[in-house]
Amino acid sequence: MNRFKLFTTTLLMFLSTSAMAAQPRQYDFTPSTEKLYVATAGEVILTFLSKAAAYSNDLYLQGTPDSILNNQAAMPGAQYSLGNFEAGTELSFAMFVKNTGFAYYTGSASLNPDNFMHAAYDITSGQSLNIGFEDLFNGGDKDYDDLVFSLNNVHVGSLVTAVPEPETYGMLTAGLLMIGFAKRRKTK
Ligand SMILES: [Ca+2]
Repeated sequence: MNRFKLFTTTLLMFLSTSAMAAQPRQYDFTPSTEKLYVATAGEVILTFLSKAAAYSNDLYLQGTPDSILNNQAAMPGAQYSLGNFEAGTELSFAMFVKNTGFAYYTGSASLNPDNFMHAAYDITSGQSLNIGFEDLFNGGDKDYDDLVFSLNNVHVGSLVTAVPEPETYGMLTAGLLMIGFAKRRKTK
């Protein structure tokens, strides 16, 4: 390879890498049965991201009667407050497909009428993630892009550990001091 060729190849590689970097971030969805919990006490905001679906799908927060949004009507980037929650509150979602009459749920496949998982997670940071739903019966094409939204202030997988209160720290320190004192007495 002559120098000019090497230079142009390097330049092309650099340009293609830059072009890739400029592309909007693609979702990296993995179907998951992990549960979702509110990370810290306060508001949870849902942002509608996109849809690549022919079907009209309504999104629900489980336990609330009104739908949050419809995938065909919502504007990408539109934000919805889900309300204020205690830390550790479990959040789960359902998508009702108006065209087929089926509802699909986040979490276990056994919740769904076809026994396939229909929701996938793309964790974008410690306390936010994208969630994508698949809207076709029998699992569909599994690209989970028929209704995509993001959530802030959530924790995936296990209950958040409560931060000990200052009094607990005080008691803990007192306990450790007593242990230390007892040990010292023994060694004397
Ligand atoms: Ca699909």
